[in-house]
Amino acid sequence: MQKQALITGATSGIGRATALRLAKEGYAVIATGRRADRLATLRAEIEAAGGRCTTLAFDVRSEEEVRRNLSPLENIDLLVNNAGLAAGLEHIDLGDTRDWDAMIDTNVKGLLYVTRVIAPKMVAAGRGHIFNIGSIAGTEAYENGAVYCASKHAVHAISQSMRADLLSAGIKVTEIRPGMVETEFSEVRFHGDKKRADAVYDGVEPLTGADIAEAIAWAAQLPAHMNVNDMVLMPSQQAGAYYTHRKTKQTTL
Ligand code: NDP
Ligand code: 8X3
Repeated sequence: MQKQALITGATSGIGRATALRLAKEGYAVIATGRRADRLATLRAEIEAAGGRCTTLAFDVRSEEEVRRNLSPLENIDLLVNNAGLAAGLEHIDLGDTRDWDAMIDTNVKGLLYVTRVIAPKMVAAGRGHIFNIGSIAGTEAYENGAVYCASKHAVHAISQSMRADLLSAGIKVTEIRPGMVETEFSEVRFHGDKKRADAVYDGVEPLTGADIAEAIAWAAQLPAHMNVNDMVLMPSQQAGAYYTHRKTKQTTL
């Protein structure tokens, strides 16, 4: 039987690249996100390459939508809990509580709602692999990032507990913790300010969604007795949340 992979947040960035990569690896992909038009484009791209893709458009913040869309699914071999965002970048006394709600509700509660539907199915089947997309912000906390960092610290804690909870059922849990990846992430963080978003990557060659997808595809094909618990992936020019070596732009003469 063809293996099935469910990927949240597949309309953009890391999730989209992972859907394409896993389809190439032979998985039947179930791609989710809120933007149905983007999902349709992804599906067409996967099918044109000879792969299989179904799409489900819903908001992971709504437990009701998650249950309605995911409960009918069976035989999910691989779940990639990827949907997430940063919103805003300011000191705690200036933060917008709507941004805080969006981050906690998506990055933490959304991941939990999805897992609560899919994990019991994996337990019943006695197999499965869950990937949680954390961040270097899951173990480092930086200025202006209190709530995003808190949400990713939560993902780090949840991943560790989840791994212990699902151990006896034979389900693998892998947390992927990237540094700087150029996606729509910064544009979303800065509420559509493209100039500010682009400046994040000035003088740096960031990772791409495809780089993260490569790591997921590798960890997913390891033999049954071997698991990657936790993987930190960075651009070569980044050593941590506070350490980025930026090369000045070459001036054209
Ligand atoms: P993108 O903004 O490019 O993609 C985010 C994805 O999440 C989109 O597909 C979006 O789909 C989906 N999403 C956001 N909110 C919701 C929601 N409420 N319901 C359903 N889907 C949602 O960013 P990235 O690809 O970079 O981000 C993916 C993950 O990687 C996030 O968890 C992020 O925190 C993490 N990460 C990113 C890093 C980076 O530097 N880019 C570094 C470390 C971690 P739609 O809007 O269509 O719903
Ligand atoms: C995203 C990476 O450094 O902006 O998770 O926190 S960072």
